[in-house]
Formats: sequence, C-alpha cells, structure tokens
Amino acid sequence: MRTFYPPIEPNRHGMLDVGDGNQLYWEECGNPAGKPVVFLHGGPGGGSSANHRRLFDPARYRIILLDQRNCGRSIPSASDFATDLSANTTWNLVADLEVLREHLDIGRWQVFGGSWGSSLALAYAETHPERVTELVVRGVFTLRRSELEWFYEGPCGNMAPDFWAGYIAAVPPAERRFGNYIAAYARMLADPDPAIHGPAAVAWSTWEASTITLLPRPDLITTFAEPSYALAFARIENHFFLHDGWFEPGQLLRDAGRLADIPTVIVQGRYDLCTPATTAWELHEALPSAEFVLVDDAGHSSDEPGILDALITATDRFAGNAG
Ligand code: STX
Repeated sequence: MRTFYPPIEPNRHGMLDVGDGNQLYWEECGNPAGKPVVFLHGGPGGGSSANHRRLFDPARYRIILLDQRNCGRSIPSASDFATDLSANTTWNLVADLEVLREHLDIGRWQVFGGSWGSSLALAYAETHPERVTELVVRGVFTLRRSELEWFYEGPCGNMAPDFWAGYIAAVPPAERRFGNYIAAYARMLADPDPAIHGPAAVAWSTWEASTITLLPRPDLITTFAEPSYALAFARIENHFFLHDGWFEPGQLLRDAGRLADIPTVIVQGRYDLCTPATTAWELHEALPSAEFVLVDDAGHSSDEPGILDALITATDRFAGNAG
C-alpha cells in the first residue's frame, strides 16, 4: 500500500489579488523544475492543509496548493461574519485558477481534486481542457439536487442516525423537513447573532466530519468543530448549495465528453456516505477512457488507506508523463 510522502514545507508562497477584494493564499512545494500539479481542496470552504502536499512525489512534481476564496489563509475570510460571499461562485473560482496559473507562468498542469475539489476540477477542465495534462478526481461530487438532498436533506441520516440527530437538533422543530434543511441552515448562518450562526455552523460541520470516514475519527470531528473553521466551512458550503453551485442541472456529467483526451483517474470509496459512489460511476460511464478505481473498504476522505494508495499510485504513474 502506498502512503503519504514525507512532510514538506513550501519553497515559496504568496497572496494573489484576484479581484472583488479577494487575496488568495497559494504555495509551491517540491521540485521547482518538476511537473506542475494543482491540488484543489474540498468543501467548498475546507482549505488546504499540510497533508495535501504529500500526495505527490516532491522530487518529480512542482506542487501548487491554494486556499479558494474566503477560506483557509485567503482573505477576507468567511469566518468573519461581516465577509460578503456574493462574489464567491464556482465560475469565479475557475477564473481564479487561470489567474494563478498565469501568475506562476505555468502553461499546462495536472489537476487533482477530491469531493468539492472534484467538482471544481471538472468545471475547470471542461472550461479549459487545453490547460490540463491529466485529471485525478476522488469522491466525485457534481452538486446535483439529488446529491445535495441525499446528504443534507435526510436520506443519508438513515445510515448514521446518531450523527444526523445532531444535525437536525440545531434546526428549530417547525423547520425540520426534507427539502428545507439547507434553507433553514442558510437562515441561521445569515443571522447576525453569534448565538444563532455559531452553533449552526458547528452542527453543520460536525455532521460532515462525522460521516466522511469509514470509521468515525474523533480528532477530525474536533478539528471541524473549531468555531472559526466551522463558520467559514458551513457558510461557504451552504452558499454554494443554496445556488446549486451555479451549474445547470447535470452540467458536469453532461459535459464530461470534453475531457475525453485528458488522461483521467477516478478514485471512489464504496462506502462513501457524503458523495455516494453512483456519481463516480456515472462519470466513469460518461468518460469510458478514464481509469475507475472503486475501493471496497473506504469512505469519502482522501486519507482513507485504500483511497490514499490509489491516489498516490495515480500521481506516481502520471509523474512520468511529459508536461
Ligand atoms: N462536501 C464534501 C467536501 O468537499 C460536500 C468535503 N467534505 N469535507 C471536506 O471536503 C474536507 C475534509 C476537505 C474539508
């Protein structure tokens, strides 16, 4: 089984002005003359972390990480209640990647993303296929109503009733019904009273943290429940889901044919509760040229052992491809 490369520190990092008052944190690790790859984090709103650097051979890759608008080290942060999220949209994030690519003087790069990072990777690659050398996506998520309803509106609660109870307990009883939870959380997260938006953010983030691994991980749940992290994560996710990611229905799967010439690996856990395997399967059907790895003993997270093995196998194999 392959596992993380050793921990590394960035060779350089910076803040990039992408407009609308936003400065994005980016960093570069590994070999400055290596094959360029950009890592796209999840959520949206999850931010990049040090382990994400370790998915790529630092001797062979020039590894680019960034924190998407309003999360992680990017400013202004959604963890500040005063931060307006109206310019944080999928298509602005796609445009930001082009600004960053040009800023770093990269012509083409590998695009790697899990979960929401897979949605953004697909949106970017379908918009700018000529800029993408290879695509690695994991825990595939395309923000269709069916996917949002599964995880945030009730059905998935059948698989984890104990954690689901915490998610619905934060919602006033009169608002607890299928089809209303994302809207109810939107109302609470927009309430200026910290006694309303604070606990709502923690409950939203705790539901996600509790269900993204095959076996619950108390350490992960604690990290997600940290109030300032949770507020940025919950506000940004909820904002995107309320707007269906600014996608037309089924858009990312509909346009997957645009990726036919890009070497692609799809990695998916069979017991992924957050983004069930059916979406990855549909992408595989829409893109038969892609390699599809269904990991039998894994949930959603990138650091589930079988997922990590498949991801690093993919990046190691692609490391030999010409840029
Ligand atoms: N949201 C799934 C997602 O992208 C629907 C996601 N969930 N947790 C994460 O991402 C992180 C662990 C990356 C924060």
